[in-house]
Amino acid sequence: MKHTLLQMCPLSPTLDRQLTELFTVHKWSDVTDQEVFFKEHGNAIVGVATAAPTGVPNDIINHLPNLKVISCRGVGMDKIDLNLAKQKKIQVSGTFGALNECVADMAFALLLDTVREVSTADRYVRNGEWLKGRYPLTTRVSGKRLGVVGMGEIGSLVAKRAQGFDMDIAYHNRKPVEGSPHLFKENLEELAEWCDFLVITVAGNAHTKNLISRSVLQALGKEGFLINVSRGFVVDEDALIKALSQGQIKGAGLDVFVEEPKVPSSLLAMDNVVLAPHMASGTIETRKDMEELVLENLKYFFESGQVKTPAF
Ligand code: 8YV
Repeated sequence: MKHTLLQMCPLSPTLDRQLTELFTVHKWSDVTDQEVFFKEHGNAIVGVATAAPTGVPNDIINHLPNLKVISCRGVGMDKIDLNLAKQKKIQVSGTFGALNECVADMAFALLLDTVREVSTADRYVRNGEWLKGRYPLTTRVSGKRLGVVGMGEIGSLVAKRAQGFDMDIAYHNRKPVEGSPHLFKENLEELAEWCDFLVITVAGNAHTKNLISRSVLQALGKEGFLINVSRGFVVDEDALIKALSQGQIKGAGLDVFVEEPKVPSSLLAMDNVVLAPHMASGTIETRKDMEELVLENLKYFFESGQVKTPAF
């Protein structure tokens, strides 16, 4: 007998097909009348497949009395209420370990692009500006100071990349990371003031909402750059827009936004920002690994009662 799943969002053609081969799958996008849907299928659904940007609203969890497992593509758990899941004894898995390298690569790509102005210079060449004069000088990357906010697995990989660029590295965390060779700064403003490039890799949750506040941006200063591959809401976006437009910081490289895919029009108009469409884990190889793990977690759960890579 096939177990019944609710799929919250499209994943990939391959994974969508594999899921329908192994399970009876209801797609949330096909649901027209929620009340009727829950009445007809609510009791049968034992698993949910989703992705980090979609998660599962509490209202849906509360309508699935036999839900036992949520398998999420991604590591950000900000759209899944883990406390509610714990309370209801629902296991939750993320694709931990599968995307760290690519997210760290993307942080570094944004850093290099923002500081050396690659995207801006590309527009300059395409617009025929080069024919009228030379491109202004940019800022050196190598040998500078990198501040990492959230020295977890991704933060450590960003630091590893920065070592190849001879950077001095410091970080801010709730507590020092045991065995880390990097300088711990208990005070986030102090880290921002110390560094040239502040890279945000911390998990997005209620504790980190607006962590990068106006005062942190002020401390980063007019020669400083901000890179965010975490969640948009970790940065006070209004304060960031102000800081960028008033020259309080020099530039920003952003993969995430508060109301993505909507990006504030003021950011779209700025030349000192590099904007990416939340694509840090979006490589063919990594997405394949992530999707295999989404499936693996579901299969393993229904065989053993445990997910492979649990969120708690
Ligand atoms: C994307 C991410 O969510 O893992 C996360 O938390 O933000 C990313 O990997 C990706 O689209 C996975 O669905």
